[in-house]
Amino acid sequence: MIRLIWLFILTNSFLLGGVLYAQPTVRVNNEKTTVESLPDLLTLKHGEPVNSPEVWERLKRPELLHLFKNEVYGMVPDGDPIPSSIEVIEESDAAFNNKAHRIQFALDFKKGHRNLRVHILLYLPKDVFNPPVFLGYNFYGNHTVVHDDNVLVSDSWVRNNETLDVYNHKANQKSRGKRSYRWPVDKILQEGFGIATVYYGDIDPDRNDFTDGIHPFFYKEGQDEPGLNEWGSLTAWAWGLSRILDCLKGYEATADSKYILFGHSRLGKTVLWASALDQRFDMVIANNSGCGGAALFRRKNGETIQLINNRFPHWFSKSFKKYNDKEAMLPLDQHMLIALNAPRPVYIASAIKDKWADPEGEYLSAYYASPVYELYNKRGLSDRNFPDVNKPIHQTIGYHVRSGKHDVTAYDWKQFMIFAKGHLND
Ligand code: GTR
Repeated sequence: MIRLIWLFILTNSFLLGGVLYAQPTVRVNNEKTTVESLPDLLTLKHGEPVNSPEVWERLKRPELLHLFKNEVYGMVPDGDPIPSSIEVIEESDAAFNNKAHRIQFALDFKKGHRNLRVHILLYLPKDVFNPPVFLGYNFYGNHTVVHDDNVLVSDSWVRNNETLDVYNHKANQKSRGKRSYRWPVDKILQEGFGIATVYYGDIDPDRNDFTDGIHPFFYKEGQDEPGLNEWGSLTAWAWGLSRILDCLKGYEATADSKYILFGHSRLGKTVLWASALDQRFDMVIANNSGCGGAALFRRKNGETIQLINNRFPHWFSKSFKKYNDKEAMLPLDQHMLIALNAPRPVYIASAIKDKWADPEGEYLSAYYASPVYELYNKRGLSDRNFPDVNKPIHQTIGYHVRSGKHDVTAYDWKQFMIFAKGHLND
């Protein structure tokens, strides 16, 4: 039985994209038995065992994808591909003091009178051909990620943010480089990686409005919002990552690169789902992804299904709302999302003060995904006990909980690069 052990209000507040939010009420459910009742990964819906990679891939994987599409994130509507074109609109081989190439692409989607432009910013180290590439969305525009005056300022709707001087939902020159502390691009290039980033709002502005972004391109006549089990914003962002990958794979200098998806917070949720859907991504790193990302729903620690659906009604499909405060009814949990990445390397990163994301729930989810990795003779996480702070584990499933709060830090990137180098050729 699920029992709420205590209820408290955290007195601190948290920074979301530089905006100070009052920390919502955090419910803590300390009942360990709830995670022991997780739906079983290695049993098919009619009860047969999943005992080989072949059975996993042919039967269990599709079964789970179907559930996640129908019950949680929503599916991309069927239909003809949206016509798109890709163009290099700016490039230089003098970026980062002549050490890197910078390429900016415009990816345009067109349908009838609709046009959606997505800007891709790519940096490549000069001395490596087809290097492994980190690919991740940013929260406020490509120009916020680096101190580089040549990066184009996004024209899409952005969330207001006083720290970044974003008012009236328009990015501007003042926010150049203001998020560079989260993106050690110079270091990433020095270590021999490329890095590609896109402002996530180019694909779908992060607001409860389905008349903008990519969704309307898929509407049937008369439709003005997604249907019950159709996509919310998380699936739209995930879909966008695959289209960005199409572009990068079509570009000579990155055609044979390996791709490491990276995302923080809501974008950590996005990348786990994106790489579950698209197995061309070679590795995925989800930082502080929390509820709807790595964390187990059934623990109900920190953010819950009801809380997330109420605050962000556009993220998931409408059908997910029926699980508000009914976690036990879910036919799945997030260990299954992590397992959908098997046998590719996956890294889950938590921060000990990020209680809202339930660090231990993120760890246990990765731990309970491990049996699928073992089917492939890969090592997941073998110890059910939550590890010590700042003691990373780098098996084919990697995990760390670092000191500090919800953020992306130099420590995180150091671990991500060590993990990527150690596991890209697994
Ligand atoms: C919070 C939200 C989390 C997380 C975070 C973020 O407000 O409750 O699920 O996604 O935002 O994306 O920064």
